[in-house]
Amino acid sequence: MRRLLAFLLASLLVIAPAPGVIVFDFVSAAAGGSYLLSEDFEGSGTPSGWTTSGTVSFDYTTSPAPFVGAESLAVSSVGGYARSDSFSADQNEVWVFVRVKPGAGVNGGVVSLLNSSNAAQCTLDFRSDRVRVEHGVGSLTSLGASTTSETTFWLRYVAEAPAGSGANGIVQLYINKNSNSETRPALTASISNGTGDAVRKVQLGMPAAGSGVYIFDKVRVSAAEIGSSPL
Ligand SMILES: [Ca+2]
Repeated sequence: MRRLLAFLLASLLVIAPAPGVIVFDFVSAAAGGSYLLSEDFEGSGTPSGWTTSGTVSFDYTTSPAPFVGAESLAVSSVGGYARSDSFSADQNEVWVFVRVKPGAGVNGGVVSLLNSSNAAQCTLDFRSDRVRVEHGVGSLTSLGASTTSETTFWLRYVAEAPAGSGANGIVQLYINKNSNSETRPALTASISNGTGDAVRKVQLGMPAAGSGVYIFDKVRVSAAEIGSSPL
């Protein structure tokens, strides 16, 4: 037993960082490996738990090629959307990972977190060369390039507390504009005075002003942090 304890102590000394050394913990997937939602839009037809409005295809295969696997989600009608009701309970904090290629003339919400009554509590709102994140209040971030490029987003959402009057809700947004890259960059934009409350659903769609095909793939929602290249 004494040898075992000595071995364990030695092991800890080997892996423990030296004093003053900052250790970056890159999270590669949701802690514990469980997601509230994990969807790659493979397989035929509408995945379980999803509802749609407008012209929506869960079996998109044409140009540009699907981001992940053989199929993506495509929304090609103004105001159209696909919405997942798969969260089993209201969530006060969620991380969202999604890969998006918006169509032309983007001006409005593309990714939204909704409450159980389908009211948006947080929206990623695409505008020309910028993206706006809204949590009752807004924060505009320049993308420095057309929003019609394929882009990967990480979004951390924390509801205000107490609900209805906290005005202290958080959004943290990470944007990777490099096509086909899932490396989470440094924080791109944040809000700390948001007024949104608990969320239950995620909605992916085309805003009221836009055209072309909006493509989505590899959607992950977790109560825990999502880092680079989530499973
Ligand atoms: Ca796919």
